[in-house]
Amino acid sequence: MILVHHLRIGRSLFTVWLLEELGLEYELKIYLRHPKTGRAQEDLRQAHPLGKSPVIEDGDLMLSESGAITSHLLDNYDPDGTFAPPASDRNARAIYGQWLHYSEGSAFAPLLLKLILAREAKPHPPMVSGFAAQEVPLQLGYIQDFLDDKPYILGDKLQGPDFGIGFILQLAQRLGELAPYPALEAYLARMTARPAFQRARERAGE
Ligand SMILES: N[C@@H](CCC(=O)N[C@@H](CS)C(=O)NCC(=O)O)C(=O)O
Repeated sequence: MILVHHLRIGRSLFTVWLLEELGLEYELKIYLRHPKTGRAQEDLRQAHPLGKSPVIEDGDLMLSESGAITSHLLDNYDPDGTFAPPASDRNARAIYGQWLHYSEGSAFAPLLLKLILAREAKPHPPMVSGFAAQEVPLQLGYIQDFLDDKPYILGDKLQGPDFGIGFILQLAQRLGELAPYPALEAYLARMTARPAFQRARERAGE
């Protein structure tokens, strides 16, 4: 059975959500953040040398990148291709891959800077706050433009990239950055209203 190392509160909720959408059985090991620093603690480092989450164990395989975990789960446990276009549709598959990598590759870093600055006493280093102030709207605006009036990022159906983008939007909302993007707020609400997301939240204790 798949084992998920889940650190509250963060990305791994979105891996648990994918497992729920797939209807898979899985075991969940829950880790808590340090109450003062907000960082993961020694117990998670014992599970994986990076001490970050999500981590999954599937048989003798251990994976520790959320995008790679999504790919692995969909390649192996989505036989009907519900959450990904077929490999034979080259262009759709390439766009799918780009959006699957986009969350961690481009969108996350500016939000991480915002998160760190929010915990830092003022005055903030102007280069860092200036970069974050420019980049966060650039990324959120880009997602909103691409989403347009579609229900999910690639069209009518929930697909692999929505899980990573869901995390990005939830983080942006926590940081107070999502309000200028009503279409993104509605998209996030659409995802979190899904029964599988509700089950994931309950199971993960969030
Ligand atoms: N690129 C990794 C990032 C993993 C990551 O940074 N996870 C955060 C939780 S959202 C974490 O474990 N942070 C704990 C820490 O750094 O102390 C992925 O996509 O899985």
